[in-house]
Amino acid sequence: RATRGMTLWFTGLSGSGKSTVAVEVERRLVASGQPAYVLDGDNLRHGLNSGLGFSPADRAENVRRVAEVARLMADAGVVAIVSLVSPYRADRDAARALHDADGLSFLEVFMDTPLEIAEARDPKGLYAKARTGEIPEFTGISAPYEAPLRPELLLRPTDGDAGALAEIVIDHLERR
Ligand code: GGZ
Repeated sequence: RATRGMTLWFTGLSGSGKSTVAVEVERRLVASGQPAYVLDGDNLRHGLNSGLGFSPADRAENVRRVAEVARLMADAGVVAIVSLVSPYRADRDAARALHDADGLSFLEVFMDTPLEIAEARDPKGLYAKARTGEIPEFTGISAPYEAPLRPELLLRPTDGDAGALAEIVIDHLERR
């Protein structure tokens, strides 16, 4: 089990399943006695990040704020589990640099669910709206997703269900 705070940074498309796995990882860590807390992009946009949209500049600010919160939590001994689309490599690298500067571990977890699968799931009907143009700048449809080049962990839906994917993350943490 993790013995100190750190940040687990889930990145991937809307509907990739990252938040579901993040919550499973949180549940397992807390059950083992390790404080952990999910910082979910969609939720944070109702409070801390209300007022931010989906332009590249607003996404950069969204990622920056969440990275700062995660850093504080990690510093306090919590495993901060971030779940953000965070489509731009430069923004994720900045989040990592923020942790590096404080000697805090940062693990990038790429939820590598293909667009076809995420779009077929479309749990909130957002892809359908993105296709008609009702939602502009939608990641994967009308805005880019820059896949991580060297993520510490890469998860695919074919690797198992959310519980199995969470186990892969926990195993990785225990091995470190
Ligand atoms: C991408 C969007 C958009 C656009 C609304 N592009 O599946 P969801 O619904 O719950 O997760 C998505 C969430 C993305 O917010 P993040 O804060 O994670 O994005 S970023 O890191 O890029 O700042 C989706 C919904 O908000 N959503 N419009 N245009 N996702």
